[in-house]
Amino acid sequence: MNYRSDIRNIAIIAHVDHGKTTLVDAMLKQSKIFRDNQEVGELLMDQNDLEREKGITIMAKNTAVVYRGVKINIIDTPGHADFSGEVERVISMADGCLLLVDSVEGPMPQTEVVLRQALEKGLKPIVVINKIDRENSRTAEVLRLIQDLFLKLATSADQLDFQVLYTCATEGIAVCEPGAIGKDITPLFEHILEKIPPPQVESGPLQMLVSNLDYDSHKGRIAIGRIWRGKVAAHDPVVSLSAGGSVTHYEIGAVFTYLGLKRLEVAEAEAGDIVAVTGLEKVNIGDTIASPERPEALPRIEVGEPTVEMTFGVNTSPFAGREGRFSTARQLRERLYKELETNVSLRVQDTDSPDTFLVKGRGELHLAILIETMRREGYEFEVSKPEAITKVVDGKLMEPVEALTLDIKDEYIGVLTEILGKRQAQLTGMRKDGPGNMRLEFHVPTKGLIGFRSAFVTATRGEGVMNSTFLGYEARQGDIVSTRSGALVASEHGIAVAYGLSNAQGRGLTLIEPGTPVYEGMIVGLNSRLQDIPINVCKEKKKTNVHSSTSDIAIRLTPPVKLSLEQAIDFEVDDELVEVTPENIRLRKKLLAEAQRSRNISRARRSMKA
Ligand SMILES: Nc1nc2c(ncn2[C@@H]2O[C@H](COP(=O)(O)OP(=O)(O)OP(=O)(O)O)[C@@H](O)[C@H]2O)c(=O)[nH]1
Ligand SMILES: [Mg+2]
Repeated sequence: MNYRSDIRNIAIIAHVDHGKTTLVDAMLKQSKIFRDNQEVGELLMDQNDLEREKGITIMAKNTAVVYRGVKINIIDTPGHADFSGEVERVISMADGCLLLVDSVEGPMPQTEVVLRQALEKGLKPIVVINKIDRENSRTAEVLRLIQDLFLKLATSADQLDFQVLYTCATEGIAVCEPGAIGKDITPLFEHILEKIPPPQVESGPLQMLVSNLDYDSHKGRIAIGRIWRGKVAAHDPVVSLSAGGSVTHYEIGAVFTYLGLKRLEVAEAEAGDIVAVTGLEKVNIGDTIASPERPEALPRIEVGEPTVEMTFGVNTSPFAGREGRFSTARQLRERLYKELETNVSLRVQDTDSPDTFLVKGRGELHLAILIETMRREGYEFEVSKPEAITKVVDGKLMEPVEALTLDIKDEYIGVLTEILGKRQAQLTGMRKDGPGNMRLEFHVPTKGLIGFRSAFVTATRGEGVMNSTFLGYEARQGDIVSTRSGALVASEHGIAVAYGLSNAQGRGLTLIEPGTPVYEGMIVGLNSRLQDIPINVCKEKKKTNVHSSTSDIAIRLTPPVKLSLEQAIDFEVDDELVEVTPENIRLRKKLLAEAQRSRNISRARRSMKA
């Protein structure tokens, strides 16, 4: 075995929002990849539209900088628990990791999840306590908590001997001692060179593990991964070794390595480096690209199981086909199955109905991002309420459970513990977090978290922060009784008007504005009671011949509550659907006709009596 002292491969891991992508910015900016006066902006690696809008990283990505003649390949990963499949997918490209921890928040549940993965893979960690500029920063205590976490998770004694750095990623500053004055990010680069082992390499015929895929309209499919043995050059004959054991012959098109935000075309690349290659039309994530001389597969990437499922179906609303470019079952099915090529923790299944597909993901946000992406591409379809995925182990029905942390003002403790109690959550920890602030920790079944986010936002008036992380499977407890209020359901087809909506507002909240086209069975508001009620929002005020002054008084409506896609998915209950089109997100009853719905209710009552 040899080492490549000219390369280091590191993954940046942390809980959501602890500053990973900002730290990558700092490394890119200091490494003089940009011209001195070039405006480059922030969160440079979060290039996808949804990442920019939501301010979170969704997909893991590669970049590289050169420091003192050593190329540091950097893998930025998402911190949100729903995208932890991305971390599992890319972490094996690295030899070391930077574990970032916010100097106020300290280690969070997802910090533990990603650190466990990194240590199990044998990565050498460097701890980076970030956001040291924050007012309530408590670095000493945070470091102690990190040490506890390492004691719990380390798989070998030398993992306990980790370097700690303190950073302000937004300012591009790193220091080795808390309180020291720094001027740039140099100490971080120095420690990466010193502490992270250079890649071990083997000479011999090529072996490369595909960890990511990309597309280019000219170059076609691009396979990204680390070379473990040998080298690769343009026009080399290679084979790809797939999951089923099949072997496909290809010729490499071009070879690229990373530098800053670009890929550089190179003549060849050698073991230890992370590269992108073209020419392999059907290669998949997890496949090994090898020399035909010695076609030996590397261990495939293992990714955790999905925990939440929902159906994606052909749009069956009366407005179907009006707003989307792609709306047939065939188009929907093709798009969903294509997603599987890159979205590694997603699963798609056909169902008994040719118009409906079961889609499984790692959480509500994971599925919501897919829905939003498809809607922007021009698809229209309908989705059901997400449900936790149960499984049978040794004859026992099991369900996923999660660790939930809430950061809230202490006045909300009572109402939240009450809401969560009904959702089968158990309080596992509670501590003061600065004056008037509390951190609460719960153990809760995933099914109890579905629909909880909107209740949380309402209960805390949008001031709280919630985070949840998958823990594992446990014996399933009973059902949770839905506590959502009934829906105000449009009883007629037409255009909603102010008069009709003001009647609806007498019953509860409305979700639409005057002028909105509606159909029978569409949900236009939320009742203040538990039952659904039909309401005619298209009804105009009766015209009278007598011109009275009162009839001319404009109707004053409270502005409607507009639900985002994620809120709509969180809001819907079992007998409802969300209709998603490029232009609109509508909520509807599964059964549109009022007569049909009431027949169903009386049938259910009769069968309960029987
Ligand atoms: N005060 C302060 N804020 C910071 C610092 N580093 C990052 N932030 C802010 O923290 C927020 C989250 O930063 P990101 O870099 O997007 O965090 P991330 O870890 O990449 O988040 P995900 O990829 O979504 O998990 C942004 O608003 C940053 O400006 C820091 O050192 N100090
Ligand atoms: Mg990020």
